[in-house]
Amino acid sequence: MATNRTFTMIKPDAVQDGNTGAILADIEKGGFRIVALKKVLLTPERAGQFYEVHKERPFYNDLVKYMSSGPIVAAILEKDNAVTAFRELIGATNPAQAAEGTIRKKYAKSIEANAVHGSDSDENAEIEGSFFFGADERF
Ligand code: RTP
Ligand code: MG
Repeated sequence: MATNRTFTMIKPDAVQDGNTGAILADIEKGGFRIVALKKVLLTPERAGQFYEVHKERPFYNDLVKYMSSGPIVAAILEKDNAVTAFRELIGATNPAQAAEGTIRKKYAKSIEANAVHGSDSDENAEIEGSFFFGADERF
């Protein structure tokens, strides 16, 4: 059964562009409740750990460099069927293919600098949320 939580990061390009507030507003307007929230600079080592699942992919090194190039905003979000609902709200990985009105269509620059992350399964949502937040940071 699908759980009601997912994990997101607002990526360095979107934070740098001053789109943090607008993206958080879109997320709340989309019916998600913010359970946990923080702004943090990932070291290359920590970004590498987060994306360990993509280690063999050709874009891994660039992705780690990009995700440690500036602060990100991490959050745990709550809504019914959160993982699927959030991936619908953000749109396709490549903004050129993202549907009109989605967060990536509005704010992403490229397939890499694509404004936001969204967990791809309930299991990964829990692992990724725990990577950033302890029990005393979730409300
Ligand atoms: P995310 O994990 O960030 O929510 O994105 P996703 O599931 O839509 O995409 P995924 O395949 O998990 O890829 C993770 C992130 O790697 C970057 N990427 N670059 N240069 C490329 O071809 C390429 N492909 C993916 C993107 O930042 C993508 O979100
Ligand atoms: Mg993914």
